[in-house]
Amino acid sequence: MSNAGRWGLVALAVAVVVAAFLIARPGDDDSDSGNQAASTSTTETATSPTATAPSAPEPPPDGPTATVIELKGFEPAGGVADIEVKKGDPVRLIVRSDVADEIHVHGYDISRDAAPGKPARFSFPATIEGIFEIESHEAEHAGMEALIGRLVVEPS
Ligand SMILES: [Cu+2]
Repeated sequence: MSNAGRWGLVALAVAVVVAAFLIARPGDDDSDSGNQAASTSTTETATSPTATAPSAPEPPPDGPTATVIELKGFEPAGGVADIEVKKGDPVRLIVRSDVADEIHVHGYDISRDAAPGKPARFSFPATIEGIFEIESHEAEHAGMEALIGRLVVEPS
């Protein structure tokens, strides 16, 4: 029994030394767990923006998105459509064409060239109220219907 008691004391001594060793380095333990907590929270904060990131690009970048008119053989897909804006609003229009063309916004008298893969891009403020025709001049030259859309600017 005395042997067992001696081993018991040894075990107790070892336990005390281990405990003292652990207690003597609380700073290390704290900083370790602090680092773990920090890296965990860093992972969480890194995860959160990643989780919200896919929904972030969904709202329009800035201002209204551009209206797109798709021309095939000078004819607008879906027919002639009205682009309605309020006076003072920006007008953003992209006209894609499968043939070389010149797109003309009447009233504002702005012309832009379009070519396959190089759409005509319009970006201007709607400063004039009214209804303005948007034409394909090449359609006109070919004796076809020139009207591809209407810009409708309403009072603000
Ligand atoms: Cu014209």
